[in-house]
Amino acid sequence: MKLTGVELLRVRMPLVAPFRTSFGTQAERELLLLRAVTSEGEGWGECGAMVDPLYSSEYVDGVEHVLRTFLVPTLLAAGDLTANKVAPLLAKFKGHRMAKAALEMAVLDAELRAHGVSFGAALGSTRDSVPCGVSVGIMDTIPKLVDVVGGYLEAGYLRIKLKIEPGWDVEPVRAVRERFGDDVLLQVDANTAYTLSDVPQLQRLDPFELLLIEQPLEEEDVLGHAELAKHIRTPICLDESVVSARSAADAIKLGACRIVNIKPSRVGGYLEARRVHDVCAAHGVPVWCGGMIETGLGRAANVALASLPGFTLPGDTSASDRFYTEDITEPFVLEGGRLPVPSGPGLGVTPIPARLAEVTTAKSWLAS
Ligand code: OSB
Ligand code: MG
Repeated sequence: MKLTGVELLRVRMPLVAPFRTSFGTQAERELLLLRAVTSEGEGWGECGAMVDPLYSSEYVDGVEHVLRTFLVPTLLAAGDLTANKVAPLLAKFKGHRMAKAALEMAVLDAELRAHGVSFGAALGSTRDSVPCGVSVGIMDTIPKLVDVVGGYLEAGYLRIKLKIEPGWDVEPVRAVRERFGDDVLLQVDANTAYTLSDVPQLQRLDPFELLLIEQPLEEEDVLGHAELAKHIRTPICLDESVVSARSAADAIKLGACRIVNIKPSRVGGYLEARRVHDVCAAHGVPVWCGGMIETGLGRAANVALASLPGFTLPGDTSASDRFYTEDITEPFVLEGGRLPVPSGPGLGVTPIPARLAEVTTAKSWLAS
């Protein structure tokens, strides 16, 4: 297969409601899509990066720049290309995992479509649907939160994740437990908002039998998480800190986490995400699939990944209508708290042209 060109599409979609996390509030999702054109047909990629570098160091304009200047030209010059060659070809460029992930995803989609193989089949799927959780933002009031959580439980979500930060942690968890009971699968995500001086406050979450606490401390503080683990009962799950299969292995060995959130964009792509899964499985560490407010394209690939056997916890693989009134693909719709794993070639979904045109704010074509 030869890569002949890549189209970069800048897309902007309103969210159904503002989404607040410990690092900021978002009312719309602005992201980058890639259309890889190859000698065997085309493929789609989606980049997880946000407009501002608040979740991680990458951001949309930076991703666009590194793709245009370094990553895409390298693949255009590579001659015979397969998805497996993408990461090795791009390895000399340090970091920029989200940019690399989006490009690899587009090449992988093109390759799999050409071979008539689905993402799920290629990655090692063992199920045709996956159980779904939902990530619930920080709200202005506890009654509002309880209302929103009630709506998601009614919709069938099998696990609730509450975003937390200092000042919004024990009380929201208590309120959800009191209203919906101890059987609800409940977890929290701090997006690095705490420090080791917050141990006493984090210990106050222990009685609520949470599935896990996600990324309480800063990204680089792996040893801090190992220390924190000695003082709290809630299992620690890492998100931001796990950027590769190697860093997952290190974190597990150091005792920094008992569970891992796998986001393909954060670790440089779906092929590395599978290696993170494999490393965790070899250590008996459960994993689940995280989300970056994906459109139907990224969602399709995430659902495929989440159908691998080590994904034993429900992921942030919510339905399209969790974030978007109208998706750019056929929407993913919850059925009994689950989403079906697409079975068609590649991602198994494609953007609806008229819909894509409505949300596209800029396009550029890169070719050799
Ligand atoms: O930390 O998991 C996170 C969204 C944006 C950035 C980081 C995170 C999130 C979410 C939402 O929690 C996940 C989703 O449903 O897409
Ligand atoms: Mg997280």
